Amino acid sequence: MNTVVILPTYNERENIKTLLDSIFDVWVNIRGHSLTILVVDDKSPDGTSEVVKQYRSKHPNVILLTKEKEGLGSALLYAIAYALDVLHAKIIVQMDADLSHDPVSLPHFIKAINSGADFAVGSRYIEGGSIPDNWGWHRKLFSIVGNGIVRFGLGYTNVHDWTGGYRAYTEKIARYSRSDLSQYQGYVFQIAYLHKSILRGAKITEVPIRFTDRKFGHSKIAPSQYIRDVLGYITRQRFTQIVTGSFGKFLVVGSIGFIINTAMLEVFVHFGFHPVIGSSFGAEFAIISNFILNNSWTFGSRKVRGFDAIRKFLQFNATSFGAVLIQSGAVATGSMVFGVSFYRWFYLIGVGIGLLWNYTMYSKVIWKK
Ligand SMILES: Nc1nc2c(ncn2[C@@H]2O[C@H](COP(=O)(O)OP(=O)(O)OP(=O)(O)O)[C@@H](O)[C@H]2O)c(=O)[nH]1
Ligand SMILES: [Mg+2]
Repeated sequence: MNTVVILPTYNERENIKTLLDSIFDVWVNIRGHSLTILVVDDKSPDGTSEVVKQYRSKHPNVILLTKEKEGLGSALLYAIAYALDVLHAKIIVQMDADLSHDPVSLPHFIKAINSGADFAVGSRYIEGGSIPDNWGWHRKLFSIVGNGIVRFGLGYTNVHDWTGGYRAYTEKIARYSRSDLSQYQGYVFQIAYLHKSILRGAKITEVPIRFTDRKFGHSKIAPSQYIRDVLGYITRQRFTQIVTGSFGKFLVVGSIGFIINTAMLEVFVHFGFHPVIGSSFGAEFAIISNFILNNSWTFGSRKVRGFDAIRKFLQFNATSFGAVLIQSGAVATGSMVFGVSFYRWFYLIGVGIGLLWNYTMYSKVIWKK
């Protein structure tokens, strides 16, 4: 099977030859996978490309792509496109070219893909994987905490290593990178790639890797820019999820309910009814509308029907009554402790808690998975 190993390089002159040699050594034991190595170099001033060109004269299955310096993400995206369009790759492996990623793990990545994974992630934080012992405690802490923030921040805790760049994926997953990843030009690309692949439904497998420190050259990562990119990415993704996900729909449905409630109140009062009657009818109409819209839209994938819908509708009414109690409770408590003039603040607090209560009950009880 056509397999392409991508090596992004920027000033890796002292590392690249050793790495190429050891990839070839390891590949001898990988059966059924033809190998092309694609070095993508951003015109390294140290002459990395010269070393690769020389190497190529004896190994025609090493290809050198040269481009302007635009960042790691750009380089990877460029190489992935080449691997798909020109080399017709079925499997793509990417690894750092600074000898931090040991080629001895390559067979495990290939095995993971052959066993059905769409995306095999090299992981330092699972059993069998490791970060270097010689790292000072602050570097270890930075690495572990940084990964934890991404892992929990994005909410996919099953995957333990988000920031590394030792991975293998299928042609199918690689194809999505064009549309999903063009805006991630720096190191955040690695996080975005894994995250978008999960959202695309990729089957993820983790492969333990022993990460070693580079011995030659130096790291190209700019920490402050990286931290900003990563936090920006997590925040934007989460915000989009909230707005376009069920919570966003829940808020839209609730707003429609509020409009119905208010309109009914005004209509009833206009026709001479007491406002208590108007607001009670209005509230029940809003509850009915909320139930129907949440059932068919917000939680449309878990829609309830028939007799079950009646039972759920009663639960829904009870939940709404709970929200009313929470709201009144907040206003009553606030008035008692701080005086009645603060009622608006406690009304708002009550509405906020009530919203969370409703959403939790809807998603965990009424329309539970
Ligand atoms: N083509 C290209 N390669 C890059 C660029 N930035 C980094 N790389 C390569 O990407 C790989 C990882 O970069 P490193 O600087 O080692 O980053 P890191 O591994 O996160 O940092 P360290 O752990 O400190 O080494 C190395 O092979 C780099 O040469 C870039 O802008 N263009
Ligand atoms: Mg490195």
